[in-house]
Amino acid sequence: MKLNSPAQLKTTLLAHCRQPGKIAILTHKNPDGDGLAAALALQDILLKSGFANDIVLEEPAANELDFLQVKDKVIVFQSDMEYKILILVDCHEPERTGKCAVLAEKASVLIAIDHHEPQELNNHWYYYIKPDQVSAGAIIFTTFRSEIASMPPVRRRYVADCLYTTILNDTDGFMNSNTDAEVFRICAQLTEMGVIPHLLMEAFLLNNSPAKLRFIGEALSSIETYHDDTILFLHTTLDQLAANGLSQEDTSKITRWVKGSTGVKAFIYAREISPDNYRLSLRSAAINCNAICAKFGGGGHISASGCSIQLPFADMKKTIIDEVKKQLNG
Ligand SMILES: [Mn+2]
Repeated sequence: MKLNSPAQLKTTLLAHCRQPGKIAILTHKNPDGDGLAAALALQDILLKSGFANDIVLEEPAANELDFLQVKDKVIVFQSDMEYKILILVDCHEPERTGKCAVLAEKASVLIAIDHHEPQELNNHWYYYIKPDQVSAGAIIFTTFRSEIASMPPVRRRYVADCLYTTILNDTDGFMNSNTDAEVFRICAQLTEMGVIPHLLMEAFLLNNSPAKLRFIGEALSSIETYHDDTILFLHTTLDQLAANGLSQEDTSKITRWVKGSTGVKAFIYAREISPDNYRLSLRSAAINCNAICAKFGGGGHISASGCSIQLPFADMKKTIIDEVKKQLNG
């Protein structure tokens, strides 16, 4: 069943929370700064209304949100867990939650709060899906604005920090095309609730260790261009990660460092994930990245997609660059 307004979402959510039964908040696997920070905010909003709840992740939380004390606030999935009410944030298909998907088989109510284009929906569950919203956190904000405003200052500041982080994540620090006047209106209200923007910018987007900066430098040093400098290709290796004491998690935002490069129409970042096996990130406003990545079993959005290619480096590079050239010419 589709929920159509913030008021309807709030009424439905709170009515079900009032029923006896345990409540869990879930987000997609490999949670990002939207899904997980939105879950942290929703957790406090429900607690304030008197509803105990757990945030359940399939794996322990990464370090990225340590400044929001994430590790004290989430629990890791176990197969004997059972919840009556599931709330999904930043995704609307239980399959996307990884191992936590089995919780949906045991739950009696599922409410999904998301801003991704709806896929197949299940008649038994509730959906509030707003693709025009900048982040799942922005939906939580517009839905529970009055509850947040009436929190004691310390807790209100924490929830505002979480929600502002969801926007930093999904706009990539206000650099993405989804940054509009409404984003700044929400951020202005969150700032009035206690957010100190430069501190969150530093804690979330600028918190690179020297080793990470060195790795980013190595990635940038690998830049090659093709097709009259309209295709930019960069790559990193497992050895580089190991030498800098980093993990795959540290490769996640590399493409932001090449964004906007003059004259470039398509960006390709290839990271080695095992010998002769590469994970590619494709970014372009000029071609359909999703269509290209789908040819290799991947996908995503039109302007940003990913796929894996299992070939020796030189072959992988030729394969993807040829495909991108073809699209740019077409
Ligand atoms: Mn999101």
